[in-house]
Amino acid sequence: MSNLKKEILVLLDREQFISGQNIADQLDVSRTAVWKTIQALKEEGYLIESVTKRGYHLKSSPRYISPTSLSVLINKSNLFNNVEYFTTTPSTQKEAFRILSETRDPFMVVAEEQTEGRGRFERHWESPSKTGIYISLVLRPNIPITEIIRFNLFISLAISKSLDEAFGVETGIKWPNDIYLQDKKICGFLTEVVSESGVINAIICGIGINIFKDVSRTKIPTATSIEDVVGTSEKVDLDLFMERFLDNIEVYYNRFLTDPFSSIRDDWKAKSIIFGKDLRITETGNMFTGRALDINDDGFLEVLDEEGNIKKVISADIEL
Ligand code: BTX
Repeated sequence: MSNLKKEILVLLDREQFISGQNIADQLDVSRTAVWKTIQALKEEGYLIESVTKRGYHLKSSPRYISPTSLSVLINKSNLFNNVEYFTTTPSTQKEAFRILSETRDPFMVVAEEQTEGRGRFERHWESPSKTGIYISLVLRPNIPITEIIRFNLFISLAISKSLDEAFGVETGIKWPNDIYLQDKKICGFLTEVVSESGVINAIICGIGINIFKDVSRTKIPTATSIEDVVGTSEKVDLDLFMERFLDNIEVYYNRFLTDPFSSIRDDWKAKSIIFGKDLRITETGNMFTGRALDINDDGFLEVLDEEGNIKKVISADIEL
């Protein structure tokens, strides 16, 4: 990634113009270098207006995630030091596991397309090119593996809030691993762990979010995308989403490390879509119906079954 691209992108403003000379002076490069880099940014999909005697300003970002903006955001992040970006890959989870042995630092893997995207229990995750976000977050908390259930609760809130803030929608959390929008799945995530003697060595959290319409997803009746709900792709700003996402992940990950679930329980329950409904719950092959009562401090779902027994559910498939 060219550093000059990143530096110029930071200087370009949506409201105000900045002259080529001013950019050149601030970055200590020639005006030709500025001009060439602006052309390269335009080729990446940035709409940059240039007006004689006023200079440049940024009109809009590319339709899809731009690797340049992503690396500007990573530079600002206190959580992640590095991002590996792929135009296509079998699965970002697979890449994350491969890179794991090369570094102790937290990092992210992002892909434009996955050819073998994975859901939970080896199910398939439809990941068409440049129409969804496919990310794996690798984090390295030094905590017992039993805490991983709480991690999912904090992360689900971070993802749900980021979608709401960036796209002006109102998503809901379907415990344990889905984010819903207007009764359909907009996002799924799965959390995998490498541990030693009961202590977490790495969390590899894979997140798939449907952004633009795609024909391959129409065969999944339970799936939706931001474009399906908002009705247009024009106002979909993925740079804004990634900024909100990285901020919220940092905030909620840090809270996960220090705070109990009870500190976010009210927020989480307000976003949950499973309470007050009859649920079909499948846990380790057994199906039963019941009503969700609460989530306890350990992150277990408490369900009242048809015989009047209260059951604790750790991880399950839930149908509403
Ligand atoms: P899940 O097992 O809860 O969801 C998979 C199920 O959801 C499928 O069986 C299918 O019915 C449905 N489905 C498949 N694709 C989609 C889609 N695009 N939108 C809505 N519904 C769908 C949830 O698993 C966890 C998914 C994580 C995906 C991320 S993407 C980045 C990372 N890399 C990777 O390989 N997986 C994760």
